[in-house]
Amino acid sequence: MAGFQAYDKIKIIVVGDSGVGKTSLVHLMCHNEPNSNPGYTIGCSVEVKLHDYKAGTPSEKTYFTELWDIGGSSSHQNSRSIFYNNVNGIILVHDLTNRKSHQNLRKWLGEVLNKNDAKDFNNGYDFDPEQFAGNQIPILVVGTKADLAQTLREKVISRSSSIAEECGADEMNLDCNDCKCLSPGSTNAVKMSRFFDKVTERRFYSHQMSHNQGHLAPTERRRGHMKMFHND
Ligand SMILES: Nc1nc2c(ncn2[C@@H]2O[C@H](COP(=O)(O)OP(=O)(O)OP(=O)(O)O)[C@@H](O)[C@H]2O)c(=O)[nH]1
Ligand SMILES: [Mg+2]
Repeated sequence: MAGFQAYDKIKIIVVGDSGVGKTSLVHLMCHNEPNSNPGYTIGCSVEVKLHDYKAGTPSEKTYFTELWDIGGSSSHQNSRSIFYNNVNGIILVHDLTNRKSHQNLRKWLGEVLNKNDAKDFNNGYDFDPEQFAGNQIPILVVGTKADLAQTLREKVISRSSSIAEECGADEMNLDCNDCKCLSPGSTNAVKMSRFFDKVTERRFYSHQMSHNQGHLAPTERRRGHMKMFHND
């Protein structure tokens, strides 16, 4: 096919409770416009975005970024694990007006990281910081419905502990119905691009990183990973 170029690809899964805005977010990311009527996602839908790794530098290279938008309904919990194979990055989505959806991100992370475990989402899964310490999958935490949360600001700020802080992940809040929220050059667009860079780096360049860290003891090496989440 004329003009066709084969790109390397990365797989990012997008998880969070039903109705938090995952489909709206992915649509905004991939089409730069709001999705007026997303509808419930049954199973999973995949959108692709071309990402320019290290854009503007001599190392710039384009990658296919697959965004796997996973339906959040609890009735599909048993069949979701098939989507969690070979994941390179995780976007955890919560609704800023719904505190429970933030608390549940621990369970979502637990479910994704324990995909082969048969525990029940509502009873067994939970985020285990020790387990996460050795996890090298980059994570981005996105809070949606910032437009509606304006009036609920105190509630949002008084959140006792943030999962993003606990796992050293990047975090952003936005309104999925406003295309300015991810417009090129905006703070959120830059954060998103850095996250994709980080995922690409872990997927395709991690042998260089492990070589650089080869002299560290295991615990120090884990700390090194946590630190990189903060500094990138
Ligand atoms: N005001 C406002 N509404 C939003 C925002 N993001 C999503 N919504 C609305 O929230 C509803 C649910 O959004 P979806 O994107 O379908 O949610 P989802 O997480 O994909 O839900 P499932 O597919 O069931 O897992 C829709 O009516 C969206 O229009 C936002 O940032 N602000
Ligand atoms: Mg959806």
